[in-house]
Amino acid sequence: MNIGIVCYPTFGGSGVVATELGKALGEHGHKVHFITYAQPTRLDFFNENVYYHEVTFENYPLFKYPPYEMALASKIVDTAIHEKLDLLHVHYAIPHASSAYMAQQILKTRGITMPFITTLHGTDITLVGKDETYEPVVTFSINASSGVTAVSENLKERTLRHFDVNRQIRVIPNFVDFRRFSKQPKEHFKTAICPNGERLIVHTSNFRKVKRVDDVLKVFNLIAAKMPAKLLLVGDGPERPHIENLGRELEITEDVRFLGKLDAVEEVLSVADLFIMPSERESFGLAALEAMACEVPVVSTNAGGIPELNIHGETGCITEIGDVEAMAEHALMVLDEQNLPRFKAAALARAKQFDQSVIVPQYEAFYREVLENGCV
Ligand code: GMT
Repeated sequence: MNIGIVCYPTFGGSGVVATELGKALGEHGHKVHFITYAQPTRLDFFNENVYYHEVTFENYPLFKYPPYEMALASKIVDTAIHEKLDLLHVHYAIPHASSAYMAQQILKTRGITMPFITTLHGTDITLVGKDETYEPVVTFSINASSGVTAVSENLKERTLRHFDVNRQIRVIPNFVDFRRFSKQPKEHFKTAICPNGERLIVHTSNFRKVKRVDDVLKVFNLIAAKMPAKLLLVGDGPERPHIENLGRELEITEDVRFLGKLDAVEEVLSVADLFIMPSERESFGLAALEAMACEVPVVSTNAGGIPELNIHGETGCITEIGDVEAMAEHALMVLDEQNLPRFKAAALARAKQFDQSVIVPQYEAFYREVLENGCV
């Protein structure tokens, strides 16, 4: 197949999933055309089947807000014509699904049929999309898509609850590439960070409010009061200054390190003992899956689709949002040397159910259904 992929190229789960999917599809022999405004973060490899088309737009003094949605639609039209796309797959509804619709209608006037699939990832539905600023367009574009997928049952249910959707939504969960996310022998790194055998706790996110990174520090503070431990924070974002201040207030800066937007996150996960995900919204929790693939148990909240991944008492523990005491109590239980090996093994076994080789064929089958039926 000749597949166009539209996504956000920056740090964030939807762009990561889109890029990993494109990479896997390229390896399966499909031609994959990424259409984005910048090189996606994980599109840092060469594959003869993978192409990149940059959306460029001229600014003009009249535009307070440059019309990106139109530039994207025009680029989709251009790519569809010249690369002969069989279908387009857009990740994150806003504004990608409405640009896809516009492109589809333009192509129709030129006698070209281009079905488009929209994958809902999370905040496009749970936060931004249901705001009245965007809701009518999001509802329309979901209904106008040739196929719609959501990354968890929870996200599907929320979409049906919050939007007037009159079509099916297929759940295709996120996946992990074990060739990259597997426990690697990085003991020298562990020794450098934890010279006295401390437990190593990790959190990765884009440091937005919904991630509740302050809870990570509060939980860590409670853990460190009972057990020698270190905390590594991977990622960056708007909450970072506030988190740094909180670390100073809690007097834990000696034991907390900010690693920034580290690419080789799998190296950190390879030596971690526990991953903390205290999010208040999380449609799936890809970062937790990547941790589990590296044999790291997860202490998380019960937000959104996380319980579809993290199994309480098996692969880690689940608490109510904001209950830092419960999170710390569960973390201490998981980190206990009697329990840790069983949690690590269960985290890995669960992650294997989301192996790329299991999930990517579900997208390929969905593409075929859409191409055969025009709409699913
Ligand atoms: O929240 C993020 O990290 C970014 C956001 C995105 O769309 O870029 O992530 C969402 O999509 C990920 C991939 O499907 C999911 O794993 C995340 O749970 C989801 N984030 C939220 O729902 C808050």
